[in-house]
Amino acid sequence: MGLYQRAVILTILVLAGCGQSSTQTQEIPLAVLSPWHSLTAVEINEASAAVSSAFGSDVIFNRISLTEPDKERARSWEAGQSSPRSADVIYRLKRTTHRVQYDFENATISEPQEITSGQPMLMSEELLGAIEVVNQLPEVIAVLEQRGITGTDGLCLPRTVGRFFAEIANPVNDRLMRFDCFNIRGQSGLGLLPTSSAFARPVEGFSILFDIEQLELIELTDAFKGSDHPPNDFEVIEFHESALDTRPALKPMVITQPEGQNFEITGSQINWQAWQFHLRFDPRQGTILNNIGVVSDQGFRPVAYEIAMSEMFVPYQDPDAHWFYRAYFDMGEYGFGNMATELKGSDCPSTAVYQDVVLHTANGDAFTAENRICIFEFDPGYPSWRHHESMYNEVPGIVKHNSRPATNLVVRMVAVIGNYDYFQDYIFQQDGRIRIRLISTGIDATKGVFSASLDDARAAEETQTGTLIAPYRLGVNHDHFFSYRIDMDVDGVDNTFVRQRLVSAQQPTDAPRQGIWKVHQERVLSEQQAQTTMKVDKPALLTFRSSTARNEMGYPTSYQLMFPNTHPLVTMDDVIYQRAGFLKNNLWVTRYKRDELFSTGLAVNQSDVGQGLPQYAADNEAIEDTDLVAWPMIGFHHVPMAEDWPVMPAKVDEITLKPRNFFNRNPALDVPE
Ligand SMILES: [Cu+2]
Repeated sequence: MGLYQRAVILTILVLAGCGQSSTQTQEIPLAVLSPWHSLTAVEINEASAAVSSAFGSDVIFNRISLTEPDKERARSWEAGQSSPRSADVIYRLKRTTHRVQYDFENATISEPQEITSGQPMLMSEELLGAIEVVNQLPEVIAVLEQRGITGTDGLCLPRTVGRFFAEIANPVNDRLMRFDCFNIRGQSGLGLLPTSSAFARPVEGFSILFDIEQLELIELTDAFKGSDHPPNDFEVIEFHESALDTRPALKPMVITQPEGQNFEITGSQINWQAWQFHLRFDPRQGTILNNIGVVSDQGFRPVAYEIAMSEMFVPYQDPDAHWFYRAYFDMGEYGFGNMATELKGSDCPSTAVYQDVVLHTANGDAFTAENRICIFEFDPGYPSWRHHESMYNEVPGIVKHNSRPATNLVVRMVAVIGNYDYFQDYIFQQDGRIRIRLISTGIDATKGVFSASLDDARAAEETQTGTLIAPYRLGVNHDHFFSYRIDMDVDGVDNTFVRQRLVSAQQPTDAPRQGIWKVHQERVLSEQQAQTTMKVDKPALLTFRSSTARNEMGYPTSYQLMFPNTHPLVTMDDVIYQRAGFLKNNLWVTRYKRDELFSTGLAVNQSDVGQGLPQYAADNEAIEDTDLVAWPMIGFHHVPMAEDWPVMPAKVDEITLKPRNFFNRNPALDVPE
């Protein structure tokens, strides 16, 4: 019975982890693929077969992505033309990491490049294989039994470890993860099934350092061996609907589009209102937008060549021996695309159009993952613009009230990285704005403690690094930092970055006003000068302007990046923060390089310090009137609270790309009532 139950749980995990269906690999003629089209199943299978036949069948494919296309050629691509395509392949072989490019046109593989600065993304097969072995280790079962957990009630799950544990393992070659465990004893469904969340009852102070490639136990640490331990068995709040006393349902609110959607999808291209862009899906970055711009009387006006998340970093703030290493690079270590889950239920409105995506297994086999993207229009509930002309209230024959509805287009995916669920949204507006939205929800990570309330004797000491968000569980303080890569191409490839500082302007002493502010244009000449730390008392408009185009009033056409300022609160000398060098600035601007894509470097798992953005900017290139890439950082410090439990309310963070003198007037003026 025990073994059967464990098999059931592991099967559930496998299904949840993959959500895949095997794919019929339909041949898509090369000529219909844009340069930015996601790799097709045929392409993935061709690339992996070539790599396997060249280097051996024991290759583990960690990432098969579309190679970033040659930008100049891609920009001149026209529908119906074929375009050169190649696959960027990162694989593990004999405990080392390698990278090759596979060229589809010539069926050739580049010379392998060994990577030692870090390790590639974890594949779900690696994780699930290790979970199965660790959960059956007699040493692990013995500790869990000492904690009162028997049979299938324990579940140990892996976490990345950075470059820690170098004294007992080799972080360059060993593929390390540290496991900690949960009591998943079921309360619903006759006790046969686990609880709604695997993370509800932590088994505190017990860690297992494990090589997931060698399947080898390195170290087992039990802080409470032979002594009293924090409880791990108590009632949890189940949150599947049948376990809850739900409030009366609201009277229906129905969104319908009886005449269908207003967007058009052609291959990778999406057109909606004046907007035109390409959408692709990547195992590491999830949804990526390319060649984004507006179609106008003057033809296609580019705004940005590429928009994607580049990294997500979540460092926890507890020095405890079982917590200090917990700092996750969710995108580079786990992969946003690989961890995307099927969209259903309330994830997207009823009018949404869903897209399947193509991913690959560790063996390099392509598979279709269903409904990983949804695309929909929605009304935000406030108008695009409005004016009521009260001055003319008494004047007959004049339309005094003007307001226009707003409609937005959203492209959405959701990645689940263990306990957290992250929505990645791109939102297009009729007024020329693009919003990049990240929504965080899911389960807060908790530390098991002895205290049930602040009245308990140990509570003062136990709550130093977090908040008791439920009896016996401390929501540990942590940060969420999101790094985006936006290749700005405002009305052409060549752009200039300008900080428009809002400064107090000195007035003559006899002037009627002493306090006047004005806008000071600050020229930014180099990558180092462009590094921007935002300060509330020193506001600036961060703008990217075209080197050639002017609007009707003679201003260079521009787009402004708007986002709230967040800063790391601890020293950047901290070894974990040194792996996340992008945190040094709210905004970096670099000169475009085809292979500079990741703010924490190419290989992030167990990565060395200083990778990515600090390297890209080290040569301090000139950035005036050239091809520029913006790297904004957003995020928040998370001090957990009772309302975060048992599942967190959705929290929104956003970056806005706002047109600034890009148009000659409000571009939403012509939206009908
Ligand atoms: Cu959080």
